[in-house]
Amino acid sequence: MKKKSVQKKKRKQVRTRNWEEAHETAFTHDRARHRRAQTAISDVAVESNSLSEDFVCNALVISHSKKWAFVLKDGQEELCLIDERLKEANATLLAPGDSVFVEREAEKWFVRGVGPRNTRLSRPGHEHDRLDEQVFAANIDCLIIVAAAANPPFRTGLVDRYLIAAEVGGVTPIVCVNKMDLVDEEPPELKDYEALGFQVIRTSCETGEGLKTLRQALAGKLSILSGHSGVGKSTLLNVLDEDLEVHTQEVSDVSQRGRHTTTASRLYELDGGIRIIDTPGIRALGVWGVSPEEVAWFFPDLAELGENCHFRNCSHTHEPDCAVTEALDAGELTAWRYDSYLRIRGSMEEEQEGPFGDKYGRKSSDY
Ligand SMILES: Nc1nc2c(ncn2[C@@H]2O[C@H](COP(=O)(O)OP(=O)(O)OP(=O)(O)O)[C@@H](O)[C@H]2O)c(=O)[nH]1
Ligand SMILES: [Mg+2]
Ligand SMILES: [Zn+2]
Repeated sequence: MKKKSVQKKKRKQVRTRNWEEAHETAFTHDRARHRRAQTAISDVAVESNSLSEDFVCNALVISHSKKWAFVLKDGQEELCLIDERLKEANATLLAPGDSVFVEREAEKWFVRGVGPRNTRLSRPGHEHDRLDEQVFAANIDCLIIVAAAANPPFRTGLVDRYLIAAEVGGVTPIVCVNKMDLVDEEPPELKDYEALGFQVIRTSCETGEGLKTLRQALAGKLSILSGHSGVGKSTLLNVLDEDLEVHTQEVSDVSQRGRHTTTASRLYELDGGIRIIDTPGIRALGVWGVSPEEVAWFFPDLAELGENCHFRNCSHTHEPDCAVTEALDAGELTAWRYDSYLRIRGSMEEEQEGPFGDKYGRKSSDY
């Protein structure tokens, strides 16, 4: 009994820290350090030293910006500056879920090393970042793809892109269809996902439907909640653990879209050994780590049929003796699956034609 209350206290400390305020302080420190770096030669000399690659990770990243990170170390949340000698190579330097090595120096904590990532959830980096891979989360066991049964309406496009990202990143995907209280009949595609072997959990934060199953699926794991804005990701966290008070907001009536209430990803520790990252809703997801020619391999139904196509590199669009288009004509392949494949592949091919995206630096796969 006593032990439980101690643990609870620790968790509370993690949750109640006012990180908005601490974030302000972090930037103030940064600005001061930048000014020094511009004027003092000795600082430049220090920066040229490379960091040791021989370290043992001792903390877990909860959330971060370019300059600072909140980490969980020995049950406490600590604000750390990111050592400026840590440089991004091809992928995002830090993501929630990363294991890091932190050190205290002159009353401040510094992130001095980032451990290798076992799994990841990624999208292609934006051109202006010069990164190939933008990592949303690292070392996660499970990706909870949250969609709403209604408000906003259920769509398969983003779900299919997340299913690819999960497979690429070595993460187990679960499709969570929330707001089931708003519909009499569930979206018909859910049965198709189940027939393909994906776990689908139907939930409602209003009636409590499916929450026990979701809790069981998350227990003892590090997971991430992803999906469009307004589908109820943050609300799910609040109902999974009544001690949490994550900010949520109504979906706008006019656009039927969420309002991007959550603005930064953050890892939470919940009752029942659940560690979970809440993320801001996104409009769409570019596919990372897969070429257009490989997309069909990530659709289990198309991949299986494709083994019987005449051409090994069949695109399943115009080729003769294509087992996929034959199955489609015979009604053995669900039309929406084929359409989804064509849309994703088509957007990736367009992207290859114009590597710099549109005038806003967005790629076609972002739509
Ligand atoms: N009817 C119903 N409404 C829900 C349910 N879950 C969430 N909502 C409502 O949906 C709205 C959006 O919920 P949020 O949790 O803010 O959505 P989000 O996915 O976190 O959105 P972003 O942070 O913008 O990505 C809120 O008004 C919630 O009360 C549900 O199961 N049923
Ligand atoms: Mg949210
Ligand atoms: Zn084919």
